Amino acid sequence: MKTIQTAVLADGPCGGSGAHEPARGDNEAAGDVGAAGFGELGADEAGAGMEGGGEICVVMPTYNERDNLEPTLTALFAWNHEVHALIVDDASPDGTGEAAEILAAGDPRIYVLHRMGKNGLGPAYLAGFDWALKRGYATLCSMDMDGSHRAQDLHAMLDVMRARPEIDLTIGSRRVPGGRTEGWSRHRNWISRAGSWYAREMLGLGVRDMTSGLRAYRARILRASGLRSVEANGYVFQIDMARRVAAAGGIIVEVPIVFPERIHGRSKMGADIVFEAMWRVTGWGLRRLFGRR
Ligand SMILES: Nc1nc2c(ncn2[C@@H]2O[C@H](COP(=O)(O)OP(=O)(O)OP(=O)(O)O)[C@@H](O)[C@H]2O)c(=O)[nH]1
Ligand SMILES: [Mg+2]
Repeated sequence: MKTIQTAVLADGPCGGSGAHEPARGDNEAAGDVGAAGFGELGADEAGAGMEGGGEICVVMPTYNERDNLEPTLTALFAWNHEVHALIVDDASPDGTGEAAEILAAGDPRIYVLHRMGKNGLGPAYLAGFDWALKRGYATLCSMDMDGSHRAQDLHAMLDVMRARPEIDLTIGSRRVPGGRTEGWSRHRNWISRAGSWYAREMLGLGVRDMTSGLRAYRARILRASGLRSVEANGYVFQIDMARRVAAAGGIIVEVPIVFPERIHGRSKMGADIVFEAMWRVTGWGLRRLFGRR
């Protein structure tokens, strides 16, 4: 695997969202899927008469993010007016799914995928990727709906994707020069750095920020990454995806981002998610070190 670090400055928001002409599709909701509801993961049906289907789809998982929906989407489209957004909601008790439907009714770039109940970040992303791959999007992004992923950073990352067709995955990185967290305690930064270091060493990857969820993937690399066998549930999903892209021969770059603390709502991170990351990374690492992938 080759990893390259790229520093890019964003040039400013795109202006009023009214200027946008959606590439294709109407404003209906994306629909409902079960908690484990993905099938062929983007099989060969790309764009075959399905709603949606633009160039870039930003997959945004939500669980109890009602107050974050509007500000996050407003910023997303101000900086990236050409993208579509797919909200993947796990039946949030606070009404995030219903609020997302109202926003989708007023903007043809917004789609909503409803799932039956809280089932983790990994399955939510897989359902979203499946939806977008089947509709033929060329670039699929992942972005949190909690204000920690800044729209201007995604803009800079998409500039890199446009300028460098050979790149398969751009990771928004807190751990390359120019990247940083804001409002984190020293303790939290230490845990995050230690986690990335451990995963990097165990997996033999050159990625500095292994757990960052702000990413842009080419559809081609997702199709080559064997998504149907993904089992990772919590934020180890991001580590697993970096591992799979590298194993598929993908070129990965890290672009510096600023990562502010969320303003509204609560983090869903817990000890179970950290524990899952530890045991999965250790398992993958031992298999790598002892020659069994
Ligand atoms: N659909 C779905 N979304 C989830 C689930 N868990 C978390 N999310 C969403 O995933 C994004 C990231 O979740 P956070 O709770 O901020 O977790 P995190 O960003 O890993 O942790 P922090 O660093 O504490 O913010 C947010 O948009 C959440 O609403 C889930 O089980 N299902
Ligand atoms: Mg967060």
